Amino acid sequence: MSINYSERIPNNVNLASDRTLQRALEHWQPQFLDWWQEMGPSDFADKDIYLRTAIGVDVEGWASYGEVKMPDYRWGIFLADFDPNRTIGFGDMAGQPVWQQVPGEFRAQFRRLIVTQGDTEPASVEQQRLLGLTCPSLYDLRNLFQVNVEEGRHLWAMVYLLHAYFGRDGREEAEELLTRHSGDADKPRILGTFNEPIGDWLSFFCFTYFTDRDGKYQLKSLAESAFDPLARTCRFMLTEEAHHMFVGETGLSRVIRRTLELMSALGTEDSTAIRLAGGIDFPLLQRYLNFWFSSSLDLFGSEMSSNAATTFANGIKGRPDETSYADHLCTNATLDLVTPDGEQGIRTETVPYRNAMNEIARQAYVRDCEMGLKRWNLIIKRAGYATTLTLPSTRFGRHIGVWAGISTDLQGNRVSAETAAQGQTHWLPSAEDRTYVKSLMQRVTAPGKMAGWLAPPDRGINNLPVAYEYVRL
Ligand code: BYC
Ligand code: FE
Ligand code: FE
Repeated sequence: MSINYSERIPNNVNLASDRTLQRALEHWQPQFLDWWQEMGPSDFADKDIYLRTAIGVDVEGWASYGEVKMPDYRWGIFLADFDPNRTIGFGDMAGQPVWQQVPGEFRAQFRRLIVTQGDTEPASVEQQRLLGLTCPSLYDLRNLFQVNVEEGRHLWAMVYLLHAYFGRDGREEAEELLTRHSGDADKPRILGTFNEPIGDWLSFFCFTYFTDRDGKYQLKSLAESAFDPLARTCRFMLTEEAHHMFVGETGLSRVIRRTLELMSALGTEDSTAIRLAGGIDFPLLQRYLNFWFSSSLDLFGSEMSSNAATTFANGIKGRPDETSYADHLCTNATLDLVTPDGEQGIRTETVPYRNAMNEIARQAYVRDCEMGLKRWNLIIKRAGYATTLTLPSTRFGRHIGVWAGISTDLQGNRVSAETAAQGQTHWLPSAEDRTYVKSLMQRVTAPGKMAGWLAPPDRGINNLPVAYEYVRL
């Protein structure tokens, strides 16, 4: 169904046919806009920005581009096309028709997942609120705002489900989504990573590479859901998500390319020399990768989870790319997990496969993360250097799951608390690293100009030149 833009809330769900729902959402809309003004991107509300807006849900030609002021962005409700023949793809009810309503017995579980998903979207906008003030180029500034408005739309996607399918509790949850805030001491966001500050653009690129990619994997899992409106919502969100990860991957590639240029010009790989020249040395970059990767791993939940087993059994949440597996029931299968044992040791535990669904999803995510590292290492190798960037062990730096609070080195070997404390300065960004990165964050706004710590992108947005004035300041 095409998107109706003549209504106050653009949508392809025939919102006008349900006046009660339409009124409820029109009541939430000004609260969303107040939140955007207060907690969204600071200082740029009156600027024209070259943004894409969804105009359809087909894979081809789903978006249009044009100059928009962010508060005028047409946030709306877009679901992928309805398939009348869709059946449940996994779990105990596999093969039965999917649900157009939430079954009463699964209401609480669905609500929890939709609220958790919805909470991350405005959280990320809050985390990125001040980044516009230190943009490395107009091209990057525009990408930041594109990501921000789309995360705002993802919030709309979840709020629609809460309003349309969860009655009064759903409306209350929708209001709560605007009252919890990232990093707030009293009412923080639900998941750990979404309370971490994103105070500089290197963190932003790591976040869009690693954390938006968790978004991809969680949305893929929810796109398999037996609750069809949730599945259709998430399928369309995935279309938008691709750009967020593109921003992360190309952002980090550009940092690497610039550092290689400096290494070659200076004739040294020495970190101090590179910092004196205003670049980001690879050991520092590696520490940022370690931090955001480990934090994002926690977002998959515990390796052994009865929640995960129940949501799989009941068709609520599948595996990412469920159709790529042969066995959709997983009643007899098991998975071997390495867990800590006693003070120093490890052991292998065999757990029922359904309880290990979070770990299955995490492993798929890790493989996806590794692809970017392969590409970056190739760039480094082609430039004639032996350095390689790596992902730390999934046991390292964890706060959730069986490895939470266990001291390991980057390879995942158990170490004493003392060794771990000494290791931190090499393993994770130090105060000095952060101060240095902050010092690089000087605003660059001449069209086509780039800050000195990253290379220009290969091409502009939507076939426009890199030097296009993507934000009219
Ligand atoms: N931090 O059985 P467990 C995105 C809680 S990103 C704090 O181990 P379960 C985006 C958990 O909530 C995608 N708490 O795990 C990216 C539970 O608490 P309750 C977001 C955590 O339930 C960038 C307890 O620990 N989407 O879209 O199987 C920009 C035991 O949980 C954490 C989703 O997350 C943590 N890291 O799975 C913008 C999808 N991890 O309920 C957007 C929806 C776990 O007992 N959420 N806990 O109080 C889910 O599917 C599940 O809630 C989780 C956890 C995968 C997060
Ligand atoms: Fe999102
Ligand atoms: Fe995203």
